[in-house]
Amino acid sequence: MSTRLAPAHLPLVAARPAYDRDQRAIGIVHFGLGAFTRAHQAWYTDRAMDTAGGDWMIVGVSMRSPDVGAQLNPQGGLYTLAQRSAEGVELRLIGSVAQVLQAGEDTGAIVEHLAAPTTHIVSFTVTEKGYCRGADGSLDPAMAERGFYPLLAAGLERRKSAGLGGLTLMSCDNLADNGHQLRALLRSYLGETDPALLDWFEHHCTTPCTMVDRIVPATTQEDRAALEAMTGLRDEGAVVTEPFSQWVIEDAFAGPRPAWEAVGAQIVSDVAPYETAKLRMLNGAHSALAYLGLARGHAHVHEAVADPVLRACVSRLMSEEAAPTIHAGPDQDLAAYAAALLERFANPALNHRLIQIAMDGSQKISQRWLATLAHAQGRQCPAILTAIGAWLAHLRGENIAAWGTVDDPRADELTALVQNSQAEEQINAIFGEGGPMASAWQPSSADRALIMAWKGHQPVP
Ligand code: CS2
Repeated sequence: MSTRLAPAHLPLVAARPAYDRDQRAIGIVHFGLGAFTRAHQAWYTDRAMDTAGGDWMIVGVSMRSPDVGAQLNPQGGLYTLAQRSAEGVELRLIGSVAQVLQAGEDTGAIVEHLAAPTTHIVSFTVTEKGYCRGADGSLDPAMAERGFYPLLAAGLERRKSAGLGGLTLMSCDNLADNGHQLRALLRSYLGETDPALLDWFEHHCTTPCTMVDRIVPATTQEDRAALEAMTGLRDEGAVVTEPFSQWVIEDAFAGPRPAWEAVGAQIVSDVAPYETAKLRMLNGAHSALAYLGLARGHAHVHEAVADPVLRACVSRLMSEEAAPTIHAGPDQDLAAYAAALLERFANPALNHRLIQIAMDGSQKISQRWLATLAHAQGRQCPAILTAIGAWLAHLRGENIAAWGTVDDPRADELTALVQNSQAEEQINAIFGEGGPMASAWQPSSADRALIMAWKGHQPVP
């Protein structure tokens, strides 16, 4: 019989928070408390409370799956963060999560927390599709009704009627200009549903842009078993990650915030150069490794990046295609960044599955690849065009046989477009005028030829 991790075990663990969790009020409501946030924002917040104090406990809201609540609530919100690399494993117990609530079930409690005077920040990692955008990037009102929007609006309405202060609404997803996008989407939602609240929102709430970075593969049963063998405790909420982490946040807060800068976060006036580099280089290379790697028979990122053909391809993608489109800030060295990314991808202890990254391609490739192509100014981008060829093959089901079906909110539409047609027609249907990906980039005839030339799982040099 294994023993489930519980708050009573806290004193027995060496690497743990020193603050008294029961004495800390909730300051943050977070939508989408998946593995990423547990290894990133909640980890920063835990150490910020340790270092500088403050009432910054987090209440998580799960939009869909009850799994996160089932993992964390029986453990009083506690979980282990395991940093893994070739050098070994480092564990820390994270105390900043108080509780996980479930959208659709705990509506009253969620609104209560959003409207509490102690709550100052509402943050989001709901993934790209969680923002409920249509093909042109604008809010899809029907989808939005099933997303976080109604809950958030109910919370804001309560604050407004109670005469409370506004909130910092902070997107921590891999969207270009995430804060501005969130603001535009909320404007559109509130403009339709409650114009008076829109006015209050405009005057009282901020939406800082953020760049978030840490590689966090989905936790597996093997990970949990390995951890249990080390600690003697069963931790269903454990997360596994790399040693590296970066968080750049625009200094645009509506009220108080945790001392995140005391534990490594960068609070800056302009996030754009960091965010663009991260999306086009790290995430761009990741998505390329995913589709090309699966096609070449690999399962994990570290295996794909050890394949000399793919390594050359993603090096080119980062250094010769993406980097020249980025206006680097004074402290950014893009050549060093690309080299460091190759090292991080090579981490043999993470087992980051390519199929996890391949998920939701329609939501990812605009900001990861198409933005580079749109800013290429005549430069050739064979690596990205090759990756697009691999994505089309993925949509045709060619490189996923062992993995099941295409996992994408637009899978039905996209897989229908690539069925029963020639490569050129597929490209036109998807990227041509009126196609689902047309708003970000339209291929020239040379681009089309390069995408079509991608055959036999051999990246075009
Ligand atoms: C990955 C990201 O799954 C994906 O699409 O590219 O989750 C990536 O690991 C993170 O953005 C790293 O910060």
